[in-house]
Amino acid sequence: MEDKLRFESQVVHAGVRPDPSTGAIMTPIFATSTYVQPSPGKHLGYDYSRTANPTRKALEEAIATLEGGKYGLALSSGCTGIDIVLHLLEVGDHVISVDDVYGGTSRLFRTIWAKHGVDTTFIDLSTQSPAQFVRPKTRLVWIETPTNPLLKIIDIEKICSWASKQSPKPLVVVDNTFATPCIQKPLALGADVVLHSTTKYLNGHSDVVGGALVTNRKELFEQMHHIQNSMGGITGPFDAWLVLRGIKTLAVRMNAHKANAMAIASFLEGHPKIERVIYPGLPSHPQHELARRQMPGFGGMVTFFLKGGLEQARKFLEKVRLFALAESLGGVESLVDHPAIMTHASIPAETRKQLGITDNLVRLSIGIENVDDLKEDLDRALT
Ligand code: P1T
Repeated sequence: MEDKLRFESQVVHAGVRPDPSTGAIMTPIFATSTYVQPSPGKHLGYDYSRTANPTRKALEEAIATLEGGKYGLALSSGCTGIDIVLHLLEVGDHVISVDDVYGGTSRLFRTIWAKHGVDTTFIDLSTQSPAQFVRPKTRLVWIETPTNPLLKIIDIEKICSWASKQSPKPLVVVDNTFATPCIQKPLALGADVVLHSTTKYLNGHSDVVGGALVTNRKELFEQMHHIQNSMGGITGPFDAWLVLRGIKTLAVRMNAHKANAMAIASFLEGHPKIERVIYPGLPSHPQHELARRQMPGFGGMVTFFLKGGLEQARKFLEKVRLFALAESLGGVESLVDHPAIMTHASIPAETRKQLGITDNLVRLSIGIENVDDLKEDLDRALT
């Protein structure tokens, strides 16, 4: 039934049903590691909470529904999801990834999986075609869109269509953390798997670390569940419950995030202390037209280059009051990040430089506060 509802209704109802034993409208927190069996192997669908837990299952159903997918997995973090996808590969396999990704994603590819024989080529998928870089063993195309932190927009449909013509077809995985299913639906555009750091917008309250994977392909779901069950990267019932609760307000929160972000991006674009603003909703963004098609609403992340260097950036970051200087994003409160020193520090300095993650680059996660308070805080810290 829920897959027929509109998004604003889905976020409230998906995955959640009255508890059959009490009628409780909210899914209970099933804080249990195991389940009693009347006879060996006979149970009510649950035997051990690493394999399945009812609170987690409600969350998995909710996220799958929002993404227009059939199967969901709720994980211990977004990085667990990336790791599970990489566990699908074999020694000698090759990955093509967008070059501008979260620092932790890049770190997994470069420092962990390279050691285990999976080689990754990082390219600018917003301007370069994977066709030039494909190898006989290319098994995975990794997309993050908008990218973190430079907010490049990747044409999901175009890349999925290219992938579908390859033999064998590489998996296309889209990290939908920045956009959320509120404004972007990668499975409908042809992606095989969607990844989330539920730490961010889906939970929305900066009090959980979690992740999720969604797919429509049963065999892929079964493989990923097998990997999760074998290695144990699960969301616990308390965190699952918090994310379920957070999701109920995702649609209203995203409306506030994106309206505030558009206003802040326009304000910064006209500011004399700013060199350049990157926001997919600005006509000056190089993929603005694609963003209008693929993710109407443009999201709550704004990135900008200050005039000057590290000194100017440091002064600004120490002066903000309402914006908190902290890693992460997607919570109701506004955060500011210095990618080169904070979220993307694990990327080698030379690579960061080539990407354009410079010392004067600042990333904002725009919260749902009053936009005039946010503007005043930025203006005061800039001047
Ligand atoms: O932190 P974790 O829940 O493991 O999620 C990792 C992750 C995956 N994908 C994207 C696009 C992300 O931004 C992140 C985490 N990012 C931050 C902590 C950050 O401040 O950018």
